[in-house]
Amino acid sequence: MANVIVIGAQWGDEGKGKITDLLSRSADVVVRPQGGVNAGHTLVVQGQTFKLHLIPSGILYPDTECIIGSGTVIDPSVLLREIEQLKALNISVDNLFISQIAHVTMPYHRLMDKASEERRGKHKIGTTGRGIGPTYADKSERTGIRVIDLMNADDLREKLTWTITYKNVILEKLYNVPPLDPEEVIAEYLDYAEQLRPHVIDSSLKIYEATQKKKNILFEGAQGTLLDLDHGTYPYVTSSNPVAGGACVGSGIGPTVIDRVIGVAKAYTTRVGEGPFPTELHEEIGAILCDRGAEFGTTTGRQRRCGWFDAVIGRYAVRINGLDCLAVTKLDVLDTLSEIKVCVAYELDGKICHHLPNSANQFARCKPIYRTLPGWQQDTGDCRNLEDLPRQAKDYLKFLAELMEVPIAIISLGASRDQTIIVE
Ligand code: 2SA
Ligand code: MG
Repeated sequence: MANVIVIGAQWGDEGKGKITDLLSRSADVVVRPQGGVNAGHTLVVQGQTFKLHLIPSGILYPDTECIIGSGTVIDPSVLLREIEQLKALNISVDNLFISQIAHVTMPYHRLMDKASEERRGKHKIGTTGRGIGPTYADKSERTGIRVIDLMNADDLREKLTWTITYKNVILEKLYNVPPLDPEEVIAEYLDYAEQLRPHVIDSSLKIYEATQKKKNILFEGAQGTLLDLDHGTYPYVTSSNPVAGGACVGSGIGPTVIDRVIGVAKAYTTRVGEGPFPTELHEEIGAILCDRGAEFGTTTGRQRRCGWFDAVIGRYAVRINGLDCLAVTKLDVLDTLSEIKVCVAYELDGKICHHLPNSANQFARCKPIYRTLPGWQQDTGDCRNLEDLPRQAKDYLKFLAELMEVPIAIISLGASRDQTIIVE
């Protein structure tokens, strides 16, 4: 297993949760390097379904250490609810660690996220409304509150009194939102601090020690390559770095620690929120993908936009992340289709374009150029080996691998753990 980064190769929701769950079994340590409660995966434990936003799914394995890394932003109210859910199922959280230099989402971040989206009107990003952008903005502006600040009551009081006074001006004057009471917020966060304290650590040191002991570390990316703040489809992106390089920054390790980078991509494409999406399907087939793929957000319940597989984006993800291989998920969602299209290039202003344009306006003008492949029109949910797959499904995967110039190492054919093919 060694040290592996798993990242999303599209716009998030690629099914990273299932792939990391699979790999967590051989991991000693699982690190979540970036993102906040905008991410989400659904777990089924003892017949009960629940959602985790911050805690890596490795928490279900008692011997796996789970670290919420320094590049994340933490909303303590949500994190504590997740901890409570796990404890109620008798799942120990003694193996959960939280970076003391991660930034903390405050009530004003959530208010500002929602208010600024309203203000943007037709220019809105379509955020999850969880305060992610404003928390990372404060980190960059150097007015953020870090977990370590919560650990000292006097420091926290001083910092928050000043910060909330400042934020109240913005809330009232810019957004017409009633001001927050600093004392209330301070009391609330001091209470969170005491509950989180047993988990708080110097995370990069802990990860370093794990590397020294030759432990297997899994770095679990949230969101996806196209949502990366620097390399995604800006401005319709999140405020962190979901790309492989972000896993190093968000964990406090050097790139030489990493042995392998796995990209996860759906056999088609989805996107939540606003922004251009060349292969988007508005009609019947889009509805089939959405319905068969249960394409609704884990965090907000929003319906995801669905479209054909886009190999321009796929190749971009291979390049930006240095992918060693791909895990292709939800292949079974295509089972009923008679024809399947793959976008092999774009047409942009009358010219063929093989690379993702950096300009949002140009990207919005890109028209997909498709290759049409025959569907297999058979159930694949029970296939357990490559040989079990219908010929057309094997051809489809082979075509994707050739277009992207990376091998496909894992194929997922349903939500359950055994609906997986590991390609030898
Ligand atoms: P934000 O809230 O500032 O990060 O939103 C900015 C953009 O990033 C997108 N985004 C996501 N896209 C897909 N999945 C995400 N996570 C949730 C999930 C989504 C949900 O795992 O299902 O439940 O709605 C995620 N998080 C952020 C977002 O749609 C904006 O386009
Ligand atoms: Mg998700």
